Amino acid sequence: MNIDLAHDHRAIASRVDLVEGAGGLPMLNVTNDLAEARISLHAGQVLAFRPRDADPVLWVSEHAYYAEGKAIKGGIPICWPWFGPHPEPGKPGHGFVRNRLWQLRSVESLLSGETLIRLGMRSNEETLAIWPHRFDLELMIVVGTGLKLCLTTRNDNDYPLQISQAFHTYFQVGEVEQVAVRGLEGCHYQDKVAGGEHEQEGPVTISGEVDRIYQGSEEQEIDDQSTGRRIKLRATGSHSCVVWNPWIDKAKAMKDFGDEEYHNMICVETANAGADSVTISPGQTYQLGVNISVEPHGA
Ligand code: TA6
Repeated sequence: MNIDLAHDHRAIASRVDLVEGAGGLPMLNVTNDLAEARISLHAGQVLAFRPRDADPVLWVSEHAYYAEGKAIKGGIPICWPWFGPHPEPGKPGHGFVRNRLWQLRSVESLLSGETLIRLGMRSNEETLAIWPHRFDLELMIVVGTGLKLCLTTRNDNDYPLQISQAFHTYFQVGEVEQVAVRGLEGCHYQDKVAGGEHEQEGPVTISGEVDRIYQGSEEQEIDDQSTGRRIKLRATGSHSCVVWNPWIDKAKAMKDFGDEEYHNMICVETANAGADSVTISPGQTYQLGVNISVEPHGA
């Protein structure tokens, strides 16, 4: 399918191609005057984003699985309706929407020159067998000079629904040891590696395995001193932020992650996780959003 959407006298054009991607999975290649992106319908996952004349912003493992029923390691996996492991054995980690097919609901070329893609998933027999609640989930992705995501959960039950969730975003960095994540100073965090609760002093730096859920932060900046690039995240509907790098041993233990790949990635995840869960009233919606923007080298 080719959708050419040049409908404005200023000749703003988006091109969105539905292609057979890695593993035969359906993917959208999005190109406009401002940027390009690749979005997998399997998992509803943005796999690549690159503003025009800039370097790729997202990281994907060279060893990622591309197969139905599996999660893709990289890009922006959607963790929903729970973040992390489920307390009941046998339930998938980080929920069940990051390893199944989403529907393409619409594609629109905006006057701003951005491209808006809407993906969705609704509860069905399969999802009800894993999580016995009715829902409609919609992911809006806006591809422009920055990348905007908004995940809307609608509670289709006649009782309140509690969820946790995250945009589990993997960012590409030159060398993770030369990265400082700002915006988390003074925030409390749960340390999933060393255990315990702590308060962040100064920017977050990586010189070993890091897996932390921070509370009380809505804006972060990834300052990559190895490339001079700064990536900014501005969240809405999120009061927690997860920072993750597996470092050496955990990288070696994961089959879908190369032994040395930990050098070039960092996850800074826009979340409702840990103490920050969300309760949605019957018939109501909740929106989790993030705007990702890039300040080029030396700006
Ligand atoms: O967000 C951090 C985390 O929860 C880590 O604990 C780590 O295991 C990671 O996600 C990746 O999880 P995955 O199930 O995709 O291997």
